[in-house]
Amino acid sequence: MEAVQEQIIRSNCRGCHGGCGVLVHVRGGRITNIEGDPECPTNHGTMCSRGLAFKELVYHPDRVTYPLKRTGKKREGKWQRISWDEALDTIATKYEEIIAKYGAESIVLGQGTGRDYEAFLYRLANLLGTPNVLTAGHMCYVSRVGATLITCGGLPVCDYDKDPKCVMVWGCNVVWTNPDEYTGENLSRVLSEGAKLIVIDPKLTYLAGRADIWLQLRPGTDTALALGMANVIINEDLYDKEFVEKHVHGWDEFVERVKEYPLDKVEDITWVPADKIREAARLYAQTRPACIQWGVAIEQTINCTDNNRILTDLMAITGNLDIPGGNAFFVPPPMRTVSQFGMHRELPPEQREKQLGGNTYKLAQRVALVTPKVVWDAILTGEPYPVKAVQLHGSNPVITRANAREVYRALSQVDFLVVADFFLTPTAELADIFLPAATWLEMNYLGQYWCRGGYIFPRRKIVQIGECWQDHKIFMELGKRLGQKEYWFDTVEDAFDYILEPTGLTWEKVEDMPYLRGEMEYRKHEKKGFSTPTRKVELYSTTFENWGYDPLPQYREIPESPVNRPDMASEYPYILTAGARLPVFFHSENRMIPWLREIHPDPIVEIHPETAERHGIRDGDWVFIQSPRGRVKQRARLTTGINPRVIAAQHGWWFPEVTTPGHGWDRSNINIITDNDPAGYDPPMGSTNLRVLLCNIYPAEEED
Ligand SMILES: Nc1nc2c(c(=O)[nH]1)N[C@H]1C(S)=C(S)[C@@H](COP(=O)(O)OP(=O)(O)OC[C@H]3O[C@@H](n4cnc5c(=O)[nH]c(N)nc54)[C@H](O)[C@@H]3O)O[C@H]1N2
Ligand SMILES: Nc1nc2c(c(=O)[nH]1)N[C@H]1C(S)=C(S)[C@@H](COP(=O)(O)OP(=O)(O)OC[C@H]3O[C@@H](n4cnc5c(=O)[nH]c(N)nc54)[C@H](O)[C@@H]3O)O[C@H]1N2
Ligand code: SF4
Ligand SMILES: [Mo]
Repeated sequence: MEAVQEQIIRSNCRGCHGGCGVLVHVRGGRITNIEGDPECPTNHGTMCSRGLAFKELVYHPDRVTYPLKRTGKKREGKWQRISWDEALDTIATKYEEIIAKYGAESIVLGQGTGRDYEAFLYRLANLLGTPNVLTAGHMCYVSRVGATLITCGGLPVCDYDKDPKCVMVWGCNVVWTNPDEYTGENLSRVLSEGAKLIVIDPKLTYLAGRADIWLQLRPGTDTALALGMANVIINEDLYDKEFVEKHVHGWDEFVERVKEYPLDKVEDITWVPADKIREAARLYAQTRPACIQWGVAIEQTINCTDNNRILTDLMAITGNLDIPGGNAFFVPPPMRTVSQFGMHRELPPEQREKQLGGNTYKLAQRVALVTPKVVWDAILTGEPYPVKAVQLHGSNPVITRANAREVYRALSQVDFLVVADFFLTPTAELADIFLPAATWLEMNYLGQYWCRGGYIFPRRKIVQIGECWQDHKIFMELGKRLGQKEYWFDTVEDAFDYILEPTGLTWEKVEDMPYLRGEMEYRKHEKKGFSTPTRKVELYSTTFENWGYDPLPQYREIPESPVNRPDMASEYPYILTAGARLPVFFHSENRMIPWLREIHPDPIVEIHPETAERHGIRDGDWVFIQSPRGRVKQRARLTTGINPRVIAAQHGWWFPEVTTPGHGWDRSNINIITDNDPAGYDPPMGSTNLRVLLCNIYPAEEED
C-alpha cells in the first residue's frame, strides 16, 4: 500500500483573538494535527488547548456546512437547505426593501470579538449607509482604543520584547486569555528573567499567586485605586518631571483631581490597605522600564473610559509611554489601514448623525459602533426609529450580552435576522437565514490585521469544508448584490492585494512569508508630539471638554453596589463578578468540543468557604445565583482565594448537547442576571456593566 504523504503548512491560529503561529499537518486532504510553530515570534511554539483541539471543531458533526432558510417558527428547528445565490439574493432583496421604506440605518450589522473581518464588515456597512454597527467594542478593547486615542493618540501596548523590569497586570489573566495583540508566553518569559510583578485582581489567580504585590480590590473600584496610586506618585515626587513638563496637558488640573483621592479614602472604597497601594505605586514608578498589562474586566463597568484614561495617565507621568520596555506604540506595516479599507469616510455625515445613541455616547460614535441596548430598544419600541434587520457574524449575543432575556426578545421580534456561524447556537436558532462560515483553517487572510502589535501573519487556506465561506467573501458578495460592485473585488485575495498595495507586496508573495512587521520607532513624541489636539498626553481631555464630559478621570461608584444600595443588603448580600475566562473555552464557544468539554464539563461559581458554610453549600453542589433580574444555576467551587463578600461566576454557558430548542440557554447563562440599564453605562462609551452587581446564592434542590 502506498503511504499517504504528510504535508506541513505554516499558518496562524485564530481560535481566539489569534496570533499564534502554527504548523498544520495534513494527510490525504484532512487535517491530522496542529502544533505550535517554534519560529513564530509571538508564541515561540506554544499553543493553548483551544488551538490544539481546533480540528475537532473543523470536522464537528454538528457543524452546518451549507446555507439555511428557516421554514418553521423561530426555535422550532425547521430549516431548508438553500444555495448561496438564494441566500444572498434573499438578503439583498430584503435590505433593498428596508432601505426604500425605512432607510439604511434600519439595518444593523454586527460581529463578535476580534473576528478579523471588521474591515470588510465596515466597508459593507459604510457603503450601505448604516451607522449602526454592533460589536463587543463598547465594553471590550475598542473602548480602550477610543480612550487612548483621545488621551495619547493611540493604543499603548506592553513591549515585552524589550524586557520591562516591572509589569503591572491590571485585571488581566493574560496567561489564560492571550487577548488582542498579547500572548501570555511573553509575560511568563520576562517574569522568569526577573521582572517584578504587581497584580490587581479580586481573585487569587495564578499570576496573583506569583506576584511581588497582589492588590485584592473590591470589584469595580479600579479607577479609585489608580487615582490613589497617582496620588502617591505625585506626593512622593516619583513622577518623570521632564516628561510632565514637556509632554502632558493639564497637569495642574490633574494634580487637583488626584488630591481628591487620598489613600485613606481609597482604602475605604477599594478595600485595599493604604500601605499596599503605596508599595505598589512606588514599585511601578521606581522600576524602569515598566509596563501596564491591561485587561477587560475594568472596561465592563460604569468606569470604563476613565479606567482606561487613568492607566494611560500612570504610564505617561512615570515616563513609561512610547519607550522600549514600557507601553509602546507599535507601527504596523505600511498597508491600507482597517479604517481606510472600511471606508469610514464614505458614510454620509447625515447618516452618521443617525447612529443609535450617537449623541449620548460620543466616544462610541467616534469609534463607529453602538452599545447593544439601543438596538434592542429600537427593535422592541421602534424608537427613535425602527430596526428591521440584524445581520450577525460570529456573535452569540443571547449568551454574551447583558440582560439576555431582553436580547432574546429583541432578536425573536426583529423582522429579519441573518446569522453567520459554524453552529446553530441559541442566537442562530432565531435566524431567518443562516450562513455557514469558514474557520481560520479554511481561508486565506492577513491575520492580526485589526491588532496593534505591529505584525501581520499570513493565514492560509488548508481545507474546504462543505460550502462554507469565509466572512470576508460573504460581505463582498452581498455588497456586490447591493449596488456596490465597483467597490469590491473578484476574489478575497484581490482585496488583500489592495490592502497590501502601499507595501509593494501582493498576497502571492506574502502568503509564503513568516510575517510582515512594521518598522518600530520609539520616542516618536519627541519629534512629533502625540496625536491629540494639544500634541500632548491629555491628562485633561480637550476632546471631552468639547463634548461635555468630565475632562479629568473620576471614580464613579457602581450603581448596584453595597455602597449605593444598602437597601439591597439583606436580599442580595454579595458582590458578583461575572465572566472571568477559562483556558478551554472562548466565551460561548467550544462547549461541543469533546477534548475541551471533558476538561471542564460544568459551569463553575467560586465562593469563599465561610460564605458556603453560611448557606449550607458544599464543594461541587449545584447552586442558584440570584439577582433582581432572575436566577441561574452553576456548580460551587470553594476557594479561599476570594473575599467572602464576593462571588465569581462564569459566563458563556449553554449546552449544545441539550436537544430541546434553546439548548438550555437560560439555565446557567450568567447574562440572564446581569443588567443593561443605561444608568449603569459608562457615559462616553455606553459600556455595559457586565461584571459587577449584587446577588445572593443558595443550594439548588435536586428537583430544581
Ligand atoms: N457577563 C459577562 N458577559 C460577557 C463577558 C464577561 O466578561 N462577562 N465578556 C464579554 C466580552 S469581552 C466579549 S468580547 C463578548 C464576546 O461575545 P461574542 O463575540 O458574541 O462571543 P463568542 O461566544 O465568542 O462568539 C459567538 C459565535 O461566533 C462564532 N464564530 C467564531 N469564529 C467565527 C468566524 O470566524 N466567523 C463566524 N461567522 N462565526 C464565528 C462561534 O461559533 C460562536 O457561536 O462577550 C461578552 N460577554
Ligand atoms: N480562553 C479564553 N481566552 C480569551 C477569551 C475567552 O473567552 N477564553 N476571551 C477573549 C476576550 S474577548 C477578551 S476581552 C480577553 C479578556 O482577557 P482578560 O482581560 O485576561 O479577561 P478576564 O479573564 O475576563 O479577566 C481578567 C481578570 O480580571 C479579574 N477581575 C474581575 N473583576 C475585576 C475588577 O473589577 N477589577 C480588576 N482589577 N480585576 C477584575 C478576574 O478575576 C480575572 O482574573 O480574553 C480573550 N481571550
Ligand atoms: S491562544 Fe488563541 S491563537 Fe493561540 S493557540 Fe490558543 S486559540 Fe490559537
Ligand atoms: Mo472581549
